[in-house]
Amino acid sequence: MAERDGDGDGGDTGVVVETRAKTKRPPLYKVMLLNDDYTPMEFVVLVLERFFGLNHAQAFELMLTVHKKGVAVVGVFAFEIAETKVGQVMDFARRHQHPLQCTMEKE
Ligand code: TYC
Repeated sequence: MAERDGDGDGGDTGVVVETRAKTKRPPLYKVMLLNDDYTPMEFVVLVLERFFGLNHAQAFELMLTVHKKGVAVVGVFAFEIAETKVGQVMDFARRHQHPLQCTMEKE
């Protein structure tokens, strides 16, 4: 920490002013699953286990929340992680020909 001119008069007062560089936390992004009428429940449970690290009971409960409410946040991540998760889910759903939608938005 530097010694600063505490009052701006150009004179060095000998007062030590503590300064700290501003560090900004990276913004977080909510990753959400959307309900639809066609994707099998078991497939959504598998997605939540495979890409979001939930155990079977947690995955089943969260799948039911999406099913009933229409949408739910399934995780909160830094941008690149969120983007990767969305890509993995969308790719997995497309490969299995399910219309499951996964999106992200800034928290
Ligand atoms: N609504 C689907 C069904 O009844 C199940 C489902 C749950 C689909 C969650 C998508 O994100 C979803 N088969």
